[in-house]
Amino acid sequence: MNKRVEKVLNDQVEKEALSSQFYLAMASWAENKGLNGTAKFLYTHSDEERLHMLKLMKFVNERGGSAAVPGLKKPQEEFDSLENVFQLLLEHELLVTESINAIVDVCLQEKDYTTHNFIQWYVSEQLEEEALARTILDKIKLIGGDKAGLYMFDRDLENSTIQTPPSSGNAPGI
Ligand code: OFO
Repeated sequence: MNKRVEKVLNDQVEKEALSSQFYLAMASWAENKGLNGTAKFLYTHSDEERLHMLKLMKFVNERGGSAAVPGLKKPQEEFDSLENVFQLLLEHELLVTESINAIVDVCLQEKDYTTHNFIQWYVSEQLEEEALARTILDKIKLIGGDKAGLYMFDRDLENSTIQTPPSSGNAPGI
């Protein structure tokens, strides 16, 4: 496997693992605040990020590279509010999108069309995740300080009325 491509994919392995840890911390925070629907949503999202990490690792190894297991720093565990949680989640997803786009660039520069094809799944995934995070954030802003609205929002997340789009988490190939 092209060494430059291998390096950016392994860097992405670390970013997906960090995403998983970050959303796990958010899930735990929400659970401790009694926001069980939000916690369920975030635990699932954390699991999905781990699947994204595994999918990358398997691809690197299958292509003759060597997937590196990242050492991770402790994620932020305290949040100011539910809005703060989803604002940070959206900002984090935007950074991940930039990183995926940078991988696309490297694939084209190195003429690695197989990895370019593989990484397209992540390009679509990021589109969906960004859209979902924006939808949720808009709803939270709309609710403002309304306790009944917050209760219904949390219940909707619990019942998955606000859903991660269908392709998320499928991570084909695992
Ligand atoms: Fe891995 O999809 Fe979000 O970060």
